[in-house]
Amino acid sequence: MTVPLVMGVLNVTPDSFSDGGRFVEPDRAVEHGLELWRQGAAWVDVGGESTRPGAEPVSETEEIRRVRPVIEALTGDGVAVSIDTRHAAVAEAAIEAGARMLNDVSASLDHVAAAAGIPWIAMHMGGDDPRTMQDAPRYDDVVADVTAHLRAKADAAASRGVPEVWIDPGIGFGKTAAHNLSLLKHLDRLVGTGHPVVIGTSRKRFLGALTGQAPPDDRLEATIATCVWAAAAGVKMVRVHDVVPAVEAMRIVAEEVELG
Ligand code: PMM
Repeated sequence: MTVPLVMGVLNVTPDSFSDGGRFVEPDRAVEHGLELWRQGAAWVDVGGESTRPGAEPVSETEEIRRVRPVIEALTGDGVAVSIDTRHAAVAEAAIEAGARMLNDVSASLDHVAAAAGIPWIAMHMGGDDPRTMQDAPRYDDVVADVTAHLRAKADAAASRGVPEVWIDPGIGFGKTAAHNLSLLKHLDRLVGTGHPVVIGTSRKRFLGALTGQAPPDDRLEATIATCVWAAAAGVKMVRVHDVVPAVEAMRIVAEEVELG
């Protein structure tokens, strides 16, 4: 199998659950983005709004103010940058600054990706507001619901002319730990849609539930375990904070799956 790609997370926010506050200064954010790139990330995913459960929204102006200088500097140094946003104005400003992939947690900005001619990630979010999405997540059948939703979004985007459409089950977005695990166990259903699949489990809360409530910085082993699990199921990209171990794990699993 081809080696799954690794997308490195760069949150230029004061309040993201794991790296919030560490890269608010543009210089520090750029330095960290370059480090992720040197470590082997295929994409550095820049975000200016925390979408953690309960997070307060920020204005588009503020989101653009946070991400634009960082994207300009990174792309100027040859880094492949994706923009993580759910707002069209932010996506457009980021693309103008050099971003070449749109990571869309609202799965509603395919028209922006189509107009720019760049790849688009459609992520599933249960509910449409990060402030309330974890209040009482409910599905008839989480795997069937998420698969049908993403298939419809991806097919529509492809027919609109988006050149490359990725789908992402949105681990932790309007989902209980049981929902997240069901999605991980049945990734073959998403892979079976024929669209490349990306997944983000990195340091997320449900891993805390699996590891005896380890805090976010102590969830590396669980993160890598779920990345390997996803890669073996056919996922083509993993979105992580810790690029070095993920790159190594993806190389190993790709070689071993080939042998098997
Ligand atoms: N998770 C977060 C933010 N953006 N994008 C995609 N495509 N998939 C995810 O799972 C995802 C995302 C939240 O985590 P963060 O605070 O570590 O960025």
